[in-house]
Amino acid sequence: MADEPTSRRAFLRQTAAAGAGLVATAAALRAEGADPLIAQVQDYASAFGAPVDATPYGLPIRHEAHVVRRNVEWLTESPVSSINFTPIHALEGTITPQGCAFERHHSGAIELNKQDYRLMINGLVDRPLVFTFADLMRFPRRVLTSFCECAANGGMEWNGAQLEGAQFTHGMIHNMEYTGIPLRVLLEEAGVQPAGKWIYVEGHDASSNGRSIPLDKAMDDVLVAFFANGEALRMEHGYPVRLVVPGWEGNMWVKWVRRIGIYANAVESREETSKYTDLMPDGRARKWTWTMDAKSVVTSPSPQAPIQHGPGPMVITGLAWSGNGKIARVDVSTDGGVTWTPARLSGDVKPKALTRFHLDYIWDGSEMLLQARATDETGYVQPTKAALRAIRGVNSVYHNNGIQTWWVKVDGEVENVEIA
Ligand SMILES: Nc1nc2c(c(=O)[nH]1)N[C@H]1C(S)=C(S)[C@@H](COP(=O)(O)O)O[C@H]1N2
Ligand SMILES: [Mo]
Repeated sequence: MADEPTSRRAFLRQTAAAGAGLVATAAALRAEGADPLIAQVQDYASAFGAPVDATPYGLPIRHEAHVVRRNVEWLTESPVSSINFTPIHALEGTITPQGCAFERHHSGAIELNKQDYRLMINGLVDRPLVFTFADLMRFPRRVLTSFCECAANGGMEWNGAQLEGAQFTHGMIHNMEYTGIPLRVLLEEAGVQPAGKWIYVEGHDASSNGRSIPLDKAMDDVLVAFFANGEALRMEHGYPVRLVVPGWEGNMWVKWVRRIGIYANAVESREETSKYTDLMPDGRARKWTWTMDAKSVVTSPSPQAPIQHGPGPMVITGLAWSGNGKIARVDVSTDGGVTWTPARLSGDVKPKALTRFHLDYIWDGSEMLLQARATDETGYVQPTKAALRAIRGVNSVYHNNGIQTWWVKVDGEVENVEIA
């Protein structure tokens, strides 16, 4: 099994060989003095706990109150046209809870209800259609897990290390299990005419966030989604209906979908001309850079998740993803990319979805320049930032998938750095 961890015995043998103490050392010492937290009956064990229905819709326990979305105030002029970041440094596994999944709005999140919701399909179709939410619930559905990454994820790092935390350098991403209707089903219902080669998708919000998508992609794996992680979409993620465009940049994942027009050509809207294009060193811009290339990041340890236990056994973990399919491998370096060790890919590896990696490691207490490097099933290897800049220059904002370096110091504190 790909994700079978090193056996406990082998791990302990390794630990002993490395001359490091066992994880249990400190706890064992406390136990000699009969740690009251385990040796004595606690108050909570001598009384009733909270009844059922104390919280009809549960929230995380208050001790996890630090695991929240955060924004970077200087980044945007106003919080209604802004972005916040998923606390990836504090999450595990691969599914992002909706409540802490990053939000990106161009004109604020709008509150729609299912009764008044309408979706129009028009343009080069045999039958222009308007669907109610109830109509949509009668079409065949499917379920798929996909990451949604804003193309600007890492954008602030183009000119060098800037933000202290994986949440801020890599947190414009979430990964959810969606239920929705394949867009192909709705387009076939409307009957796309032979001249129709593009769709243009708009939201109900004031910005509309209109984006053109080639018909091939629209007919392939795009979903008109209404559930995420088993429940209705949250308002901030497009309730009641959003587009899911697996592997492609977040801007194309139109929320609060209002209209899908079919056209012979791309519309060339604001969001695909002055924005979401990449300015190259020669002054020209790359456009139609839809796919999110393979990328990874160590989420712990990281600046917001320092090592607090000193030398010895530890878990290095992070996330990897590719808009071109499945992650094939993730390598971890502790010496700034001189030597690499393959990490374990944990759980099911799904295409165009976040993949969790783990590396069980014995830290000798010395400094580390910690990096992760993803390779996807097409053989594409995540580039260094130097390799990326050699081609793309430093004018870009979007599509920064360069290798991240965390400087882990002897006291376990971690800093965002770049190395030559
Ligand atoms: N209608 C509408 N759709 C939208 C946006 C928007 O402002 N309005 N923002 C886009 C951008 S830039 C991104 S990155 C994703 C973010 O999705 P999320 O807010 O669910 O994280 O939604 C996209 N869809
Ligand atoms: Mo975005």
